[in-house]
Formats: sequence, C-alpha cells, structure tokens
Amino acid sequence: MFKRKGLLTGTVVSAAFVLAACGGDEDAGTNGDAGAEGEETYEVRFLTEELEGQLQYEYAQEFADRLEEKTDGRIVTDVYEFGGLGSEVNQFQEIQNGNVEFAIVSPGFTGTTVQEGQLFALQFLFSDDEDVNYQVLNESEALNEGLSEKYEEYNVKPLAYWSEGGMQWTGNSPLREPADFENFQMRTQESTLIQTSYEQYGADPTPLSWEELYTSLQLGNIDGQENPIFFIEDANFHEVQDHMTISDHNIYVAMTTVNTDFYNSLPDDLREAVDEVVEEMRPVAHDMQLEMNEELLSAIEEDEDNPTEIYTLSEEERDAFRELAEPMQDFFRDDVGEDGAAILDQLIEEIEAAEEEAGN
Ligand code: 6CS
Repeated sequence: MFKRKGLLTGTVVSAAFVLAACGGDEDAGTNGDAGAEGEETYEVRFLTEELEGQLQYEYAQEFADRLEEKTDGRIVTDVYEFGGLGSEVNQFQEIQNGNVEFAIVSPGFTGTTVQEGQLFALQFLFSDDEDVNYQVLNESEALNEGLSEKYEEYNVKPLAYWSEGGMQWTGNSPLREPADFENFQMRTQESTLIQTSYEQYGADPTPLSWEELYTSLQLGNIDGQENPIFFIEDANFHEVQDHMTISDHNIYVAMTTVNTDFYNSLPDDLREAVDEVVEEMRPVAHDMQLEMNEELLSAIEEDEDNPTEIYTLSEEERDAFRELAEPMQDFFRDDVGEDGAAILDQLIEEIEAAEEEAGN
C-alpha cells in the first residue's frame, strides 16, 4: 500500500517545495565534502514532476532511502515534489545545469531540446504486453545507448527508462473513434510530435503543464487529456471529466536521470552504489505502477460523488486509431533526422524480438 497524499483540489500547491539550494544556498549542496573519516559525503536533490503519493515521488523516495543505506549515509538525498521550479520544461533545465543532481523526466517535455526523445509519443509503438515493455525498456540498446547519448549531449544521463502504466483518455464527451476528436481541445505535453499526433485524429491540441490542467478542464477551456489511470485519479482529473476511455494507446515512459557532470565526479564506489540502486528499482517501479494503476482504477469506479463513464475500446476500435497513428513514425523519421530514425528502427526491431520471445 502506498502512502497517499491529502486531496489535491484544483491547482497544484506544493507548499513543501522550498528548493533553497537552487540558486544560492551554499550549505545545501555539500557535494564532495570530506566527512569525519576523510570520505566525501554528498547532500543531493532529487526532483520529480509529481506529488507525494504519486509514482515518481514514491520512486524517488525509495531510491533515496536505498542509496543512503547502501552508502552508509555518504549520499543523502532530498526528494522534491513538483511545483516549486516552474513547469516540467523548466525542471529539465535544472537537471541540465546541475542545480539538481537527480530528476525524473518525462520525455514529452524534452521535445524542444532532445528531439529524439519524442519517440515515446508514438502511439501504438510499444507492446500491449506489460512484461514485454518492461524487458524492452530495461534492455533496449536503442534506448539505453542510442537515445541516452542524445540526452548526454545536454549533460543529462538517463539511468533507467520505466513505465508509469498504460495511457488512457479522459474527456467531457465520449472518445471512442477518431471522429470524436474532431475539434476536441486536447491537452498535451510540449512536443510537436504529440501535438501532430492528435491533429491526425482531428483534435485541437494545446500544450500545457499539468499544474494548470485541473482548472482548465474544470473551466472547459480544455476538453480532455491523456495519462495513466493512477495519475487521472490522484490529480482528480476524473472529478472534472465525465468520460474515461481505456485506450492503452501508449505507455507513459519516465526517465530516471542524473546530471552527467555530477555522476562522473563521484568516486567509483559511490557511482557503483547509484548504479546498483538503479537496478534494484526496476522491479520495484514495475510493481508499484501495476499496483497503483489497479488500485486507483477501482477508486475511480467506486467514486459515487464523481461518476465517470469508463469505456474500454475493442481491438477494432483501437485499430481505427492505430491506422492514423502509424504514419507518425515516418513523420518522426523525417522531422527528427537520421539518428532519430536509426534509434526508432532499432527499437522497433527490439520490440518485435521481445514479442516473439514472449510468444505473442
Ligand atoms: O501529464 C503530465 O504532464 C504528468 N503526468 C504524469 C504521469 N507525470 C508527470 C507529468 O508531468
């Protein structure tokens, strides 16, 4: 059972977020200070795009606890909720410039810098089999080498790619066929590819931080959005949306990242400790997301005060969206260029091989 935060109503108010170390508190980042026995100690910051009780935050806290224990207190990590450093795009700048050492980053917010990261926006690219996706995200050379190199050009090292669960649509009207998206004001993250994908369905996409999403849905400025179930429930979007479509049109991939300079500056034993925690966290994150998504689906189903009509697309209905989504792979290849195209092609081969191995 996960620790749940208090109810979040409306806009995100992250009172606990005082990232004093960013921009000037000289005491907070004691990186590399010699401890009592002459060994360096590190006080580091781990920034997330979510709130306490939500997946990224709980992951980061578990990561922090394990790292502190494994290093006998030589790396002490403060975990920060979303909300104090501007939008998710601003947060990506904080990890690039080393104001924070660790961060969970959604690639959907890095599309204006690391173009290749937009491949995660390609709908119907990953498998419908969670185990296949788990294996591919952990083992893919396309991602863990090819794509990671692209992030490293920005001084950000992806340590792990992991899924927060299948993506579903919510709307103030039913979303069952592409025609339902005609003139639909769709909230998206900041990636041209995500926006163009929704234009293929006839929607009118609007990029927005999730901080503003509840209010925009409530006011009717935005008609709908996409997210994993746990997030739809925990951010209370279902309160201001009448319909939820189980579309599984994508998976929500998050990246555990570290500032490259910081990582490279660590003594070998501490860098190894970081790597070990990254490995330990893979199954933990997988189990957490499965449990949280299942538990919070029930919460939406049982919320009588905020009834939500839940509709699961049939395979035929999914195919109608798939047909419009697949040409986006060529759009990605043309738009992002040769390196991105090679990463995508290799990833597709890896997914197909994993599907075959799984007997799908
Ligand atoms: O929709 C969003 O933008 C947010 N969704 C999730 C699952 N995590 C953080 C992100 O910013």
